[in-house]
Amino acid sequence: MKIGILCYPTYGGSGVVATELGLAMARRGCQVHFVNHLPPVRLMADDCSRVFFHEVSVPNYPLFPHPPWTMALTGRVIQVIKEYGLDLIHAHYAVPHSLVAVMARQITGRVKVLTTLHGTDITLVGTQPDFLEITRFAIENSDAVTAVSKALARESVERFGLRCPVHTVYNFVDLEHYKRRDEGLRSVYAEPGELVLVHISNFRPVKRLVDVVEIFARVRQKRPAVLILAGDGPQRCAALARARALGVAADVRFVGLQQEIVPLLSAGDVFLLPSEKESFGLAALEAMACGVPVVGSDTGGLPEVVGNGGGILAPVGDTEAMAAAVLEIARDLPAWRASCREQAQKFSADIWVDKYQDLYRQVMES
Ligand code: GMT
Repeated sequence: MKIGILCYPTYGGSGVVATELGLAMARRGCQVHFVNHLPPVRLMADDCSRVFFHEVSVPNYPLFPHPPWTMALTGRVIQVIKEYGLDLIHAHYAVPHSLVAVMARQITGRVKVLTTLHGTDITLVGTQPDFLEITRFAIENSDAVTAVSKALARESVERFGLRCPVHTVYNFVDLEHYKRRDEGLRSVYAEPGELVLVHISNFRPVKRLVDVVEIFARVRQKRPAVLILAGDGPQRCAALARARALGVAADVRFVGLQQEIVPLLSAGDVFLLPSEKESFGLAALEAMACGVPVVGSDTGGLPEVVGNGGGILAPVGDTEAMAAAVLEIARDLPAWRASCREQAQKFSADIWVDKYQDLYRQVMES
């Protein structure tokens, strides 16, 4: 099978899942074509004869108020479909990838379209009044649609009034790569006996980074601890200001964007994810796989991911309950480490790549 993949290539779970899935399908014998302005961050193919990257450049012209990205991407996808005879386009994140794929199918008169909904494409972007109709059109005109959790599948159907089925295919983790390595970077960040809390995200408002700091400050009142914040984004200054106001800034380590997070997670005791919304929470799954239990919000798909063994969830914004949950977990870390790794095994790449492969076959036969 020849598969085209559309995804956001920079940091973010949807691009990571799209890339890992593409690479897994290439290892299973498919030809895989990524079409984008940049290669996805995790695109490290071990067999380049089956993995291709096609660069999109966006023409500009004085009349255009903005470079026409969607048109440029569609045009390049059409070229790749024709040149390589693609069978299927897998569009990760509906806006605008699903529309691009549907237009390319319409123009070429070939290829099937599978759209995977990831979260904010539904909950924040696609449902904006100006985008709602066009996003619904693209989703409903896909040959199959998946969502990364049951909660997101339900919410997508409700919010758009979708008449097509939305299948749940969970995100996944490579359990061979994501596993705890002895101590990791622990001694770099913490003194012996300190509890190490970790948060990794794009620091956007939806992640509630200030809550992360508040949970940490509450924990610090009870026992020595440090907080590692990996990533970057618009809430960094607000979080730093809150840490200073609460007198805990000296124990907060901003470590910036990290390409390889396993050593960092291996240094951690508890992962914090108190998001406003989280359709899945790939970072939480990666933490669990590394034996780091999660304390976060009882929202979206996080309860499906965390289950009973992966950590403890509390209502959005309840930093007191979340701090209490951290302290509860800290009382029996070895048991939590084992149970969260066990919970992560439900999201093993082998299981969920198989599901996607079955779906690809069904779509091709439809
Ligand atoms: O908009 C974002 O938060 C980024 C987006 C992405 O492209 O990675 O994240 C969403 O998709 C991830 C991968 O499926 C999920 O793990 C995240 O939970 C989801 N983000 C939200 O729902 C806020």
